[in-house]
Amino acid sequence: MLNYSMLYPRESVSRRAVSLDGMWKFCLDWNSDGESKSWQEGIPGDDMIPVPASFQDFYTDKDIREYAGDLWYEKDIFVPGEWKGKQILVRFGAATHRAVVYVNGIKAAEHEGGFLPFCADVTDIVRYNAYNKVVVKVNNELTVTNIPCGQTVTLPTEKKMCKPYFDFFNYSGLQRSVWLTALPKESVFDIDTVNELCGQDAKVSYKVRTTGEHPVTVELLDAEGNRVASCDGKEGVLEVKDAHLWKVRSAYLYRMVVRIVDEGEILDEYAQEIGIRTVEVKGTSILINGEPVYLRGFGKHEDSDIVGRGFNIGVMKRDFELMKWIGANSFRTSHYPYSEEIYQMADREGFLIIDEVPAVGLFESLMNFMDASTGKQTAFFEKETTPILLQAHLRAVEEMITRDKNHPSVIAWSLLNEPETTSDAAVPYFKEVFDRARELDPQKRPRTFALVMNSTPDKCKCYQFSDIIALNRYYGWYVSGGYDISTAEVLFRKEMDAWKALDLNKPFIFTEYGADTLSSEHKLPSVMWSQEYQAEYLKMNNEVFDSYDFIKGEQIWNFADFQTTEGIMRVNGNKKGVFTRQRQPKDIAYKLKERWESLPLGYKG
Ligand code: GCB
Repeated sequence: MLNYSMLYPRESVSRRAVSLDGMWKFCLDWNSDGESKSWQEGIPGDDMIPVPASFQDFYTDKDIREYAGDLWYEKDIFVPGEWKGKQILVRFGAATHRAVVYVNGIKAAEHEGGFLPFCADVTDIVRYNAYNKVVVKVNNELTVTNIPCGQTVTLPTEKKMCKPYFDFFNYSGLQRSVWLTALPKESVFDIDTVNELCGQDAKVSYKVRTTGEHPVTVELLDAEGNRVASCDGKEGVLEVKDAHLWKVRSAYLYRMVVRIVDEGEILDEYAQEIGIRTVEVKGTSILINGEPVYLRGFGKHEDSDIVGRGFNIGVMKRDFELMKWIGANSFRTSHYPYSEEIYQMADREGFLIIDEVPAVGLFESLMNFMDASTGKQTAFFEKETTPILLQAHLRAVEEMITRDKNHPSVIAWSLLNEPETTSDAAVPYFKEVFDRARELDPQKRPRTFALVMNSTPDKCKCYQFSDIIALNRYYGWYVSGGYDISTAEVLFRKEMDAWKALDLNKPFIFTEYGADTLSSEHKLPSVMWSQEYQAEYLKMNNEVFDSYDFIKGEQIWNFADFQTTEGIMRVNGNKKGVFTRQRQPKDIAYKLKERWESLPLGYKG
């Protein structure tokens, strides 16, 4: 059980939230001895850096961009005197990949895992009506005992270097917003909601956890602010007459107001938006509100120029506008849970999210996308350290589901990306992760994981855990690319026929397919890397998708070009974007728009 609340910071009659975003003092710890020099009391130098942002792309020195180790941040924060008697928290949207927080030199929190929020309870540490020094030691090294997996090596220069087992740059730092919050001593800690449709009406069952014993009341307000239902108690059912459903690309949000009351006095009030919708997998269909949907959209990244993986509100807006323009209805948060603001936007815009935990790189390879295509057998879950990894993974699943469970946009959990699945040791590992997700999710959403190329129907030992089978397939790119694309199609159909023969009676979706394409390259006739080839690749893949009625979605890799580690397989990053990194369309964008706008929502339903 988590010992801090995952609720998004919001103000109310009883709550205060002050943004700590802005410039923070910053320094790198080249000798890993910051603590012995008492940096927890204040860091040296006068460099400042923006938060939220990845630190890497601001500087001109390659040693800094590639730095692996501890990064120190510092900010003086003012705590108002009126807050005395409240619970004071410093809340980090994320610190990649782990952090220790000190306030006034005293250790206040420690957190492992770089893509989910945590709080430091500083109630007993802060001085009121005064400035307090917050120092955060963030560490960005990769290991096989935490997700995402990779190695950290020492070079002959004695500098450390991260070697990810995954295909995105190891951006790190304080990449999401930081808040200073004040909560009443007795506060709302967690909320569960479950929707049920009954003809025109709906029932929203809820469960509220608080930090005390006073009674709870719950109200549901419609989009105009009218009260449409209410209920007393920590558990209850809100009966909504003529419910306005949250639908795909046609969202409707209610406001759920939870109060802790003491004889008419409000001790705490927390309001959050919810959407009334159901999600279910039935046979080979994915049903939203009982109606079949065909997913069209993207695997994405949080990635942009200068700020790297730092949450960028402008980029978020642009991305949603592009997704609407192109006719997408969904995306996967590959390969980690995204900033909370992105889910809030998806809730408002009616996009469907497959929410992915940062379990990527569970396949021992520095180029898994290549090695997997060769059918190479690997073992990953047989290491001495696997039990430690599993604990970190389970913890991330708990944090993700607790954080995201009330978003109507979240329709499925992706519990791993491209893990090794061909050895027996993978099976008990998967079982624990999938069981935990089921247990934690009050809405019992479908669970899935993205299958790498070598997880074929004859070799994969883990697909049975998935409620939706999600394939990452690169026929025509890593396998038989270019003029050989006809071979790719034959192999692709052969694999799909083998899946069909298993008669799993489950929906299949493609969570990845794509071809690297330089926005500068045109060639007639096509060659690989040209925009013309990206179009041929798309056409072949679409024809295969359209030939199997159990295929219920396509999420192309990737929404936009993104930064990776440098290497011979990558041209200053992965170029499979439908849009450039600057969010301008490649030619293929127009073809996708044409296709996606012509596909009915319930295609093959
Ligand atoms: C994959 C990975 C993704 C890579 C992609 C690629 O299978 O899941 O992280 O970026 O392939 O482009 O190779």
